[in-house]
Parts: sequence; C-alpha cells; structure tokens
Amino acid sequence: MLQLSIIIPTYCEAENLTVLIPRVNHALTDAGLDAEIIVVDDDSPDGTIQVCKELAENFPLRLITRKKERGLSTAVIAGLDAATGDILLVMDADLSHPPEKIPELVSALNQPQTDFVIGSRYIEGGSTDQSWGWFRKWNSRVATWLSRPFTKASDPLAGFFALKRQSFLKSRQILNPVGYKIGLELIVKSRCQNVTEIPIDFADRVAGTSKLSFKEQLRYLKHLKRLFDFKFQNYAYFLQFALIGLTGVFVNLQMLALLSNWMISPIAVALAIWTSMSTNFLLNRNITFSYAKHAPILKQYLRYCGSCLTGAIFNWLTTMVLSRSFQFFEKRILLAAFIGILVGMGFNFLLCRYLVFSKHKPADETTLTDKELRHTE
Ligand SMILES: Nc1nc2c(ncn2[C@@H]2O[C@H](COP(=O)(O)OP(=O)(O)OP(=O)(O)O)[C@@H](O)[C@H]2O)c(=O)[nH]1
Ligand SMILES: [Mg+2]
Repeated sequence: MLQLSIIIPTYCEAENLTVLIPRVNHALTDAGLDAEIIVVDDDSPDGTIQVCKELAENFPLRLITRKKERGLSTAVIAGLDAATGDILLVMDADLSHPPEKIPELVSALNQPQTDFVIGSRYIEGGSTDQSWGWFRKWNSRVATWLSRPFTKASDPLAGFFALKRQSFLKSRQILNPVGYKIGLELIVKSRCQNVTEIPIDFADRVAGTSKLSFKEQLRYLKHLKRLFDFKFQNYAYFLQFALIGLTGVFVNLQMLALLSNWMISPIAVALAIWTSMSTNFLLNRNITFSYAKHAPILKQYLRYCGSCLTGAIFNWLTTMVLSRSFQFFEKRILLAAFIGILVGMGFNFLLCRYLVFSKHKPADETTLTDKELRHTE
C-alpha cells in the first residue's frame, strides 16, 4: 500500500498550486516518501483545473473535480475517500502550511501510540503570521477555547493534520461536519486519544483570496453543537433543554408584565404560560432536538403540551408529598418546591427526548451518538 496520501482542497488556487506542488514534491523526495497528492477542486473558474492537469504531467497529482458541491469539509472527505495511502494528510493550498513539515508529521504519526498529528501554531516553537491583528488572534483563540471539551490539543482547528487510514474508516459513516473544522470532526468522531502536535510557522496567504467568511464562522457554532450532542448525548440535550427552560421564565414574566396592564390576571397568567410554553417548544424543536425538526409540527406540539402538563403534575405531586410527609420540608416549602421543579423538569425532559422528539431512524448518521457508534462497531 502507498505510504501517504496528501489531500489538498482548493477553490481558486491556481497561482498558489504552481508554487505549492513542487515544494510538496521536493519535501517528499527528500524524505523518501512514497506518496500521492490529491487535489479536490470545486470547479474553480480561475484555471485551477488546467494548472492541475499540467502539474500532473510532472508530479504524482490526481485531481478530483466536484461540479455540484461546494464546501471545504466535504471536499476533504471526498479526498480522503479517494485516497489510497496508509497515512492521510490534509493541508491548505494557500501556502499557509509549510510543506517541508510533512515528513515530521508523518514520522510522528508512525509512532504506535499516536493516532492524530497536527501542524500546530500554538505550541512552543509554532507561530502565526506577524500581520495578525488583535481581533484575528482573539477570534482564533476563542474558537480554539470552545473546542476544549473535545480535545486538549492546543490547535485542533488547524487545517494541517494527518491521521491513519484506519482512524478515518472508523468514523467515515458518521462524519457530518458543517463548515471548516474537519480536523476537529475527525478527532472527535474517530475518538483519537493521542494527538501529537508539531510546531509550524503559519504564513498568511499571499495570492488568491480567503474563503473563510463570517457565515463560515457561524457554522462553526452549529458544528460545535453537533459535536456536543454526539459526545455528551443526554447531558448535552438536558443542558440545552434547561437553558431553554430558563429563557421561558423570562418570556413568561415579560408577557405577564405586558398583559397585566389591560387584562384580568387569571387570563394574563394563562396566556403568559401558553406563550412561554410555545416559545420553549419552538426553541427545543429547532435547537435541542433539531434532529426531529422534520417531523409533523402539530403532532409534536400537542405531545409537547401533554409532556409539559405531565411534568407539572409530577412537580405538584413531589412538592405536596415532600411538604406534607416530611417535617424537614414543612418549614422549607421553597426547597420542596425547588425539588418539585427539578423532578417535573426531569420527567418533561425524558418525555420530550424519547416521545415528543423521538428519533425514528436511529441509524441516521446525523444523529448517531458516540454510544450508538460503539454499539455498531
Ligand atoms: N474544494 C474546496 N476547497 C475550499 C473551499 N473553501 C476553501 N477551500 C480551500 O480550503 C483551504 C483553506 O481555505 P482558506 O480560504 O485559505 O481558509 P482559511 O485558511 O481558514 O482562511 P485564511 O486564513 O483567511 O486563509 C484553501 O486551500 C482553499 O482553497 C471550498 O468550498 N471547496
Ligand atoms: Mg488559508
């Protein structure tokens, strides 16, 4: 089997490729590495395809052109699918990642314990471009910090990384990234525990333009949510459910304040409860349990109302039983009520998770969790 496949996603990188590919090839020859270079291009209009065809005459380059799809992560996955090497390495085309570091990444991955290697800007010896202003530095640091629950690596969002083919195959069926952070997706879904980082000097692109838009950055938040759901399953769902419940308190109080001015209070209270219940339903449907948002909404809404009612009954029962049966709680009615709220919320959550927003097709790759994945292995 081929030792190494290098995957390079491109969109309008004609100018950079003419410099990059010879440099990559030089690094490979120097290190005596048997490798293929796979460029995955999304039908760039700037001549990238033609440049690749010319380069392929002198270098071990294979071009995959995608005519209908766009997107960095899916382009990388297409390249990984087509790769035949034992080690799979991904890098950008814009000369931000030094090709001379490829042999170091490969030999780090050849250590038996290591299952993922990152060309890192943030470990000792690594650096970012001098021109980075405070906003870019801060932006990158915050994004990295948000990935902390998934990995201890200092630069898990880097686009310069390598992994073993077997790690990729382990997660292939459940890869579901949005946006740019395919490296993080692979670390989490392939359950890579031993991540090694090799310091690199990251250079800003000189030719061509960046495709990293603000929209892509927002997609990262969506991607993080998916990873949270995947890794922490019910803990993640419950946290989102509880936070949305908290927003419901504010909606309820706001509504009550608004309505009480021109309505008799029992009706105002009922309307405030109904409003907050409905906003909670919509938020849970679109955020917490977004995997079920394609199911019929009316049926879900009615079930949701039933689930809230059940939660309220359990809340009431718990509070009454505690305050009537235990002397301790007789004088601490608020504590009893608080426990009642928790019990009611617990029941409501379980009903929502498994009945109102149930997963009809658990094999769906978008919702397969870490635990479910282990069961399928
Ligand atoms: N196939 C494909 N490649 C893409 C797409 N978007 C970006 N790329 C490539 O992915 C790599 C990284 O993209 P950049 O635009 O440099 O993004 P970035 O490095 O995060 O941002 P900068 O730091 O501003 O350069 C480059 O090689 C791009 O050509 C896409 O939609 N499809
Ligand atoms: Mg770049």
